[in-house]
Amino acid sequence: MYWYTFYFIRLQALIIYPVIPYRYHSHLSTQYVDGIRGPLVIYDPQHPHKNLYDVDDESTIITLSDWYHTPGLDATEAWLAGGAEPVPDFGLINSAGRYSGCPEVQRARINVTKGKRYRFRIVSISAEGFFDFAIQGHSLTVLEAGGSNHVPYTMDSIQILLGKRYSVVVRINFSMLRYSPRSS
Ligand SMILES: [Cu+2]
Repeated sequence: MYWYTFYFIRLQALIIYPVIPYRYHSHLSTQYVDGIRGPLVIYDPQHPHKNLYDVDDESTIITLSDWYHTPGLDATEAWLAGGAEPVPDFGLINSAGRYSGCPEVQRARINVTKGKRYRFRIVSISAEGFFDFAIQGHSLTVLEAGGSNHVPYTMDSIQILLGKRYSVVVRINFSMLRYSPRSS
């Protein structure tokens, strides 16, 4: 299956102008599930809430996705033949994740500075699974949901279904070696 060589491709396209984060994905067979998917962000230099954040660049794009040990086509064929519906084996943040007993894959890492306000653009490129997203000790102020600007609304976590996108502002509260953006 030639397309499996495209596993883990990450395209973080930066196009200057209008608004929002989208996802792109393949529509051929199960290529989407197997990794031909990613974020596509269009920036708005006149964003109405621009004064609410300091950093908004390629480092603040966060993708969440599910991952399956069985290639999508095999899992789909088994399902259609009367087997169980495929269930994700684990989740990925920026295309990196771990499962019990897996190799020590480098986790996704975003460098931040205490006191700065970051606009994280969270994009679900999941095939089936959904996520609760939170950052330990921090609140999330939602500015945009699914491509529409939003009156700023502060929450502890957001639930993000497949294909959905949110922009949230996070003010980094304290210095720590490591924060854990959590998605479950
Ligand atoms: Cu589609």
